[in-house]
Amino acid sequence: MDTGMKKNRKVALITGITGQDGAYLAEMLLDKGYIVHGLKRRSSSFNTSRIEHLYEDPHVDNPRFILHFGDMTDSTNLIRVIQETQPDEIYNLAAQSHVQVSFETPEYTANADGTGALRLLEAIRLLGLTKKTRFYQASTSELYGKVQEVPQSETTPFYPRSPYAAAKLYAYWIVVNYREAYGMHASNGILFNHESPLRGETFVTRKITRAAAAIHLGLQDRLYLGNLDAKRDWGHAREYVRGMWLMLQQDEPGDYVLATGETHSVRSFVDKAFAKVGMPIDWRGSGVEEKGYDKTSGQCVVEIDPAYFRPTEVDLLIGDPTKAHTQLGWKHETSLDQLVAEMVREDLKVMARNVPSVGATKGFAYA
Ligand code: NDP
Ligand code: GDR
Repeated sequence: MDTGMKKNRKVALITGITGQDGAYLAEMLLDKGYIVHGLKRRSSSFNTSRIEHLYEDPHVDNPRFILHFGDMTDSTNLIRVIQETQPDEIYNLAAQSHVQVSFETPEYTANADGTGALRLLEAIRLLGLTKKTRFYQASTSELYGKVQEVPQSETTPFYPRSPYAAAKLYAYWIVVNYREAYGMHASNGILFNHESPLRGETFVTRKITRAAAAIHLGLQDRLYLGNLDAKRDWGHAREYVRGMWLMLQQDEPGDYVLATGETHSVRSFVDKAFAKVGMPIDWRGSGVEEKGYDKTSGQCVVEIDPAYFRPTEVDLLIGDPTKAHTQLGWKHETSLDQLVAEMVREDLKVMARNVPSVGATKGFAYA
């Protein structure tokens, strides 16, 4: 890592730096020569596994990767961190990002994901940084919710279907409002699902690739899932963080969809992942009775657990990334098959080292 002088280097502040996207974005910005500050929550256990490789001894001269304790629910903390770091760019990636969990923690989700974005924007304004600091908001395809039109683009109406999506809707519009009211360079990336070997273990793709690896290695018997018919537009996280950066390099702020333009069902993701470990799936039954069997051994490996159904579901997401293609020069590159192959390969390596927890083995892990 280049540890040259601070002078003339751009300074970025990333909230949610310990998450999937935060890790990829921090790595990319460091490669580009930025000084990267990250907001990290206090936790009773280590929560920095995704960014361990970026860690720098804080005692070296001119460190370029600096973590600050903080929380999106704490205004004074956010103001102080922004005042101290004087960032050229803020990437607001922090969120309670699990849609199903948001039904159980709706008020907290609104506070962290909705009001949290407002706190950052107000901090920029109060500190007189509206002309200096550019702002990226992690908006989401969940805003589209109940299908209004396909494919979904920047002009498709929103219809949120969860407390998470409703909180993100507030964040989206407060970003637009601060842009219009105060002339801030503030942009929304409306990102469709993006995955990677760093994806949280309770999101469906990683849950599936981990289970395929564990069942293949004899460490787990069965995978329990909810709605197999939901369709998502899945891309690779590493490519999507580049799109975030591109948005902040434009002369004018704006709102952009990042997506692959393809959609696949959860069932089809299961097929692809288990095929990668030599276990093609034979689906039998329907509804909650549907089960997936390994065609070769006849063993049942996938079952439905209604606990994973959501009170309101987003049935179909497929994005139209034309604006990002034409204005940002951004395009996804990794196919879904390549993405699944990479995730399964990495999970096989992880599983070969660690026996999964009892909860995961029995299917109790809340996901
Ligand atoms: P992750 O869940 O992997 O990461 C979320 C990050 O936010 C973690 O660093 C987490 O910290 C942090 N965080 C959560 N709550 C707080 C809080 N109250 N204060 C400070 N930090 C907090 O999400 P992703 O990396 O996948 O997603 C990044 C952002 O993009 C999120 O806002 C998400 O909603 C949004 N998004 C994601 C998409 C995707 O497909 N991945 C698609 C569209 C939008 P900790 O590690 O301590 O839990
Ligand atoms: P999503 O991702 O809700 O799209 O939000 P998730 O992977 O959780 O669900 C995708 C679809 O799979 C169905 N599903 C299951 N989901 C989970 N988690 N666990 C299961 O066992 C299961 N079985 C079926 C879900 O019902 C859903 O239809 C993600 C998050 O990263 C958000 O933060 C982000 O905004 C959106 O993507 C875009």
